[in-house]
Amino acid sequence: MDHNKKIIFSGVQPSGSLTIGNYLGALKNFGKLQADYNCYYCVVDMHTLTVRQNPEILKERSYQVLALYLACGLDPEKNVLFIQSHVPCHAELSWILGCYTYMGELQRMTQFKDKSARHADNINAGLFTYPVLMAADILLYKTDMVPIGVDQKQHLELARNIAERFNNIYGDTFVIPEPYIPKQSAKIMSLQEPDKKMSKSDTNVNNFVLILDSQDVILKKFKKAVTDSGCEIVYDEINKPGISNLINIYASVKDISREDVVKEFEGSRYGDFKVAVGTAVAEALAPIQSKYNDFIADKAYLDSLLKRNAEIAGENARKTLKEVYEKVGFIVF
Ligand code: ATP
Ligand code: LTN
Repeated sequence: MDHNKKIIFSGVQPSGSLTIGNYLGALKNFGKLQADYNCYYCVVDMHTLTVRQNPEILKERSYQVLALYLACGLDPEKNVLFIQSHVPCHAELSWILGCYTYMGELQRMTQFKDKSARHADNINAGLFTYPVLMAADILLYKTDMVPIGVDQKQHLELARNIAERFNNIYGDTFVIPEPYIPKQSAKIMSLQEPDKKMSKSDTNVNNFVLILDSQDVILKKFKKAVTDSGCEIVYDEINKPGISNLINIYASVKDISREDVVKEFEGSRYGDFKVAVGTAVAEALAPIQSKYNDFIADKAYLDSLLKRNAEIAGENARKTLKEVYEKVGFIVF
């Protein structure tokens, strides 16, 4: 690692097959940042237990997220790609930070409110303290910047508050992390219900496009996407949420501005625009899918990478944890 570079940490839950929301909101940006920062990209398996998981499927999905990190172009020599449960410091720091987090703060988290409404039969303590574990993930590595979709902004703000609170009591310990939220893909919306976030745990498969969906399926889902009244392709989140979402998707996939998209499709019909967006997404995902298939087939390689990286991450995490233990008054050898 180059010690002059700033540090990035981000995580993805292996809680389902990843969508283009995850790709455009997170993974695509991870790749752009790897040249200029020291990056830790984590598969946050511990977070997924806040919702019931099938153990065999969870294991496979953790490999899938790692294989997708690699397929999206993350260089395993330049980035620390690892699994959260392989570094016990995350759980250990989480306990400490939980003692510096107020119930009221956690009660205000919108993800907790949403998920407890959706899983009313299983409102467990882990779901409640989820943001504390996320704060531990970030603060352990003295992270400067966290690339996330806008849905995670509130959790990041809480991590900053916890870090500041700890620093105020014990002196400078944690770096206060900044969010990195892409403008056009901060929140990719559902294709059928464009007023809600595209989510991999949605029950309607037409609401999301998966990174691993076949070209045919991608095109079909975009053709079915809900559009708005009127016929002009203009950006207006309030009155044209469906078209605005498609503009954001096209702009992010092509790395152009919304204004350029609007110019390109001036006078086009909704139907033609939907086909163009679907085709652009399918074209962008094709090389990722083919690389993914190679990586996922080589578990021995993935395992060796995970073992090596758990050590690198663990070594750095332990330094921070030791500092914290000393500050709070534990006996440390
Ligand atoms: P779920 O949808 O099952 O609640 P999730 O996809 O929101 O899960 P993660 O897999 O942990 O949760 O998300 C990984 C990253 O992808 C996070 O940075 C998150 O902000 C981002 N992300 C998720 N969905 C979207 C979306 N629709 N638009 C933009 N970014 C997103
Ligand atoms: N909470 C995030 C996943 C996550 C994360 C992190 C993101 C866990 N730990 C640390 C950034 C940094 C989510 O649900 N998308």
